[in-house]
Amino acid sequence: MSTQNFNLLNNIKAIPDTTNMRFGIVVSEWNNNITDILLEGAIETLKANGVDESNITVSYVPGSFELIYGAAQMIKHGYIDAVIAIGCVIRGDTPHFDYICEATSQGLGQLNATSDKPVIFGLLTVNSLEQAQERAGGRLGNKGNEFAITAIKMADYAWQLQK
Ligand code: DLZ
Repeated sequence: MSTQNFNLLNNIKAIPDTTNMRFGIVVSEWNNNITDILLEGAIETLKANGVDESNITVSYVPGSFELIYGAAQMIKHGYIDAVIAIGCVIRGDTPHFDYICEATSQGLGQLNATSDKPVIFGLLTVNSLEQAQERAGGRLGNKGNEFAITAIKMADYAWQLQK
């Protein structure tokens, strides 16, 4: 299924009330020319939807593989309702790409299933820098915006179940 022109922002029903919602964002420093733009998009969208800047905590890890640990620690020690893990893995000449993508997606997925805080998969896995740029403020928008909307919806999902 091609998702090239799919944009979550055109497919969501309603944005929940974000009053008092707190978000953690863990960002990979690898490919920071891309991850910084995704981060900006995520913060901009959180704020545009009513999230107070003081309720957004950002921390950095060296590479996407470390997003697993970073997100786990954010959940453990941060006072947050959802965590967004932002990274960008670009295919190179060796199988490293496959190992990092596999390990990171498995790790974040496991964390999502076992923690009581939602983890948003903000990992771009692309074949080229050009594909990453298209998704970081380029032709296909800024995926950071979608990560933020997903985080809001999942934080609300968790809140609704606790009522
Ligand atoms: C080593 C590595 C490579 C080759 N490529 C990327 C990449 O495209 N994106 C990314 O976020 N991280 C990369 N890394 C670093 C790994 O994620 C990790 O930081 C190291 O393997 C150390 O654990």
